[in-house]
Amino acid sequence: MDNISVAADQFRSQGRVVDIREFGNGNINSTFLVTLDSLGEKHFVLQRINTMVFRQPELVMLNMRVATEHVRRRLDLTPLRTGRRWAVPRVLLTRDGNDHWIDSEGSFWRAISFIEGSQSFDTIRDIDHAGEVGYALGVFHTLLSDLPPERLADTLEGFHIAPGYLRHYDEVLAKHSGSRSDEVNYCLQFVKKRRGLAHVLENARAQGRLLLRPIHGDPKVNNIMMDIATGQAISIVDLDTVKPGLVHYDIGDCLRSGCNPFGEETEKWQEVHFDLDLCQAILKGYLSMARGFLTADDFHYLYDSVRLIAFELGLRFFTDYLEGDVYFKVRRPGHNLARALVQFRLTESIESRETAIRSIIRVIR
Ligand code: GN1
Ligand code: MG
Repeated sequence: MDNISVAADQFRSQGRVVDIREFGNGNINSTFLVTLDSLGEKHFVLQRINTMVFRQPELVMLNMRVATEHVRRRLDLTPLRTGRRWAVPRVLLTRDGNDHWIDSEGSFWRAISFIEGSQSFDTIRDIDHAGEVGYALGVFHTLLSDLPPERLADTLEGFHIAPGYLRHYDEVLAKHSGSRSDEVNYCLQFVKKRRGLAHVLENARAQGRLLLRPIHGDPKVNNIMMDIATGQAISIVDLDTVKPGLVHYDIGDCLRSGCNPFGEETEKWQEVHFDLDLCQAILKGYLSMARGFLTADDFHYLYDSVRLIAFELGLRFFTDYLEGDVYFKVRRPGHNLARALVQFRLTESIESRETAIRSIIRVIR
């Protein structure tokens, strides 16, 4: 048996493993869907954690357990006021009762229950889907809003701290000696003009205008699970980056992902744009759940959060391209450069629609 099969075997509680296939499009961890021939649960999600990124994977598991147990307890006491079902992925244990398993090569494996009857999409399908994606993030923030952020460890230092990404970019650039294509020059100029932007949320945090809360960290469209039967959002998965942060990182990430109809992997980067109708639908869905715990300052920084997170992700991809693809998995040379161009083009589109985005926020709030 190969390592993947041996790992899968550790987490199966009943039945035999009959199939293992690659699952999803994660950029960091390796993910597999395991099928069992059991009368109970038929599938689970098996993952090999990238420990170059998540240096303390045990803490990732701890956060995941703290957050999911909190949410489950809360839902048992008070179901969602919408009366809708919400599924919380479960951390599966090995037969020895551990939440992870280390193979003979030192790889770190863990398993999560699969939300049966659900699916996710890499890009937004329509307005209703957008509303559901926003709703899902709103549910998630609401369910964690009474968990003190100190209960969660900082499992990925510097994550979404844009000034830190800029510093790292400067260091990488100083050492870089590769050729400068037109596309690379476009990116260099792009970043140069927006260096000030990197500080907008962290300055607000330093001034005490924005506060740390439990966040998801990665609420992009394909992490929102949709009920196949009803088309409604029923869960949010990929809880690796659940940790203390600004909800603005999440809102910005959800919007940069959901309002880009071509998706972040498109080859047509020149055509990438930020869709205002989708933005309105996502915010409406989000606020239907989350309006109650957002302050006036929180609203004030919503526009900045969308612009910043698109820029930040572009900067992270571009830096990784310059550094030789050491962080994000790539499928071809230049992949991270192509991804950066998409996010930078999206940032430009957000900037050109600033007035309209601000007016959507004003009206909806
Ligand atoms: C990474 O691995 P994945 O796809 O869940 C990244 C996110 C990015 C995302 C872009 C820990 O997430 O921050 O937004 O790629 N995760 C980490 O697709 O860096
Ligand atoms: Mg992720």
